[in-house]
Amino acid sequence: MKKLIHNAKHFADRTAILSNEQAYTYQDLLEDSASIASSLLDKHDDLSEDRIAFMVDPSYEYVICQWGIWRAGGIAVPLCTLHPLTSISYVLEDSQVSTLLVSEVYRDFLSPLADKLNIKLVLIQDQIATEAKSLPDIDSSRRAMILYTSGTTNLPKGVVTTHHNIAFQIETLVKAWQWSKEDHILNTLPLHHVHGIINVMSCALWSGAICEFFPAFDAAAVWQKFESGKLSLYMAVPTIYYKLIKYWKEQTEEKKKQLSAACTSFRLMVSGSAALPIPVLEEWKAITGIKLLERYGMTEIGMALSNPYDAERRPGHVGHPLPGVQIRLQKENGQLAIDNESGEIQIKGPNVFLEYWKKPEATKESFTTDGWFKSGDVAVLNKGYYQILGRNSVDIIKSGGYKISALEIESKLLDHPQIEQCGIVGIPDLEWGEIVSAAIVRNDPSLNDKEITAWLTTKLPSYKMPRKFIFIEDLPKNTLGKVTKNKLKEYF
Ligand code: MLC
Ligand code: AMP
Repeated sequence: MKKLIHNAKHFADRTAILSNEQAYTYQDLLEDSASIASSLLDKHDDLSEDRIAFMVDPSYEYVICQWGIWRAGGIAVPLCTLHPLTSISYVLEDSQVSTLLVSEVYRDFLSPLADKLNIKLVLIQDQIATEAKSLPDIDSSRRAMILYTSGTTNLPKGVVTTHHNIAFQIETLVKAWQWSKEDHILNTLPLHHVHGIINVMSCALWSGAICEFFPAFDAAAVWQKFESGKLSLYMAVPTIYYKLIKYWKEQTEEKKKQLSAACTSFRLMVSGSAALPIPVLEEWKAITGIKLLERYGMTEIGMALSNPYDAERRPGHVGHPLPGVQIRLQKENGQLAIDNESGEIQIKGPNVFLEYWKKPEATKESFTTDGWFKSGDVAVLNKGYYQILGRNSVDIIKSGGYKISALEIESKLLDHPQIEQCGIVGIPDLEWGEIVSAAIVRNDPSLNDKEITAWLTTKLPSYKMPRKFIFIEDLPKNTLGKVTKNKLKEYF
């Protein structure tokens, strides 16, 4: 955080953010985040790692909240704007939030919950005029952010990163991808995950570049922005590139040429958060002339592996360790894999998170005894480039770049009185990566997918919703009575 603020002072007069048709300088950011920090501090000198949640669309307001919380010594807990109240309530309670910052659009939605949980709800707009007071000096070893991520457990866990973790995660990408103050990036990703927060927004602001926000992804609007010829960088999940290709294909021949020609302004486009299908990579190259750079990361570690910026970007591979990040592959028998042997990706370095919030056992289990973080992803080192082969657990699904726990959806489904058993699996799909799919054993033959979807709407965000259903007599089990998910996948 200190370096972000230090850099911002250096770039004070330059444009930092374009959002809602307005331009904001680094000086604006410094002043308004100081106001937010001062208002949060109220009569205190330091928030001393109090958790401050905020719900704001990707915008200038988002950044001043995040910086304001950090400058006051708090831990920033960004909330997903797509979550239903039950999921938000879980995050607020689990992270023991004291204050909730909201933009006007989310006030009515969140105030009854804030009242119920006895959390102070503060409207961001009202804080901007607060007179700035002196702000605490924050040691970089202190906790800075909690992001919620699904795993092999039913409920999401809070991943805690320190200021030092975050600074390192940013700096290694700034170096590897040669960010500079001349860059201009468009953010169309949600800002409760590292892809949008670290790779796009924070790298831009660290570098004195321009970060332009759209509140959400929209293919037509993104292409229109590309046509402005102002952008030098774009980063997204594979599903987004798929959708941009689809939009391009729907245009007239003349329009296609215009859109393709506009892409000459870019120096780099990055894909990550899920495997980039080779057909998507190839079509994007044919349309735009740009070979996507694929990289690999995770909420707990930021980014770890990246194809090179200025050497071969190998399709189907995620490249090499980023500067300062150590990687090893451990085989199931505990030995380290050598060339062409597969093993679990394990990571060490200043990028690795501190802990799962208030879950010492889960934290301990996620590291080896000699301190390597166990990713749960399996890879091979293939002629000098890492290649991701899949995950250890079938219960983790990646859809649209979101990580989804099959167990979380199953536990919600099992609360339905007409559902006796269920199994959730991810079915491969070129557009979404995987599609959340549900096998249901029902005790009432009239129960259908529409009813189940309607019933789940208040319990799960849209991206976790099953999109395919089958109704069966019984789930396939192995000799120990456990559901065999790989067998179940064959049913779809
Ligand atoms: C939505 N739909 C889906 C779906 N999500 N269908 C199948 N599977 C899914 N996962 C359907 C909806 O029902 C709707 O259908 C239609 O698609 C449009 O829905 P939407 O909600 O408007 O979707 P859209 O806005 O297009 O969202 C797609 C997306 C979004 C790709 C823009 O999923 C997204 O922003 N993903 C990024 C997530 C991310 O940032 N991950 C990073 C995690 S960090 P209908 O029938 O109603 O039209 C991480 C670490 C790392 O992973 O390495 O980066
Ligand atoms: P999350 O927990 O949401 O941060 O998601 C992290 C997970 O996304 C990783 O553990 C991988 O399974 C997956 N992932 C990220 N980048 C890639 C990639 N380039 N290829 C395959 N999987 C990826």
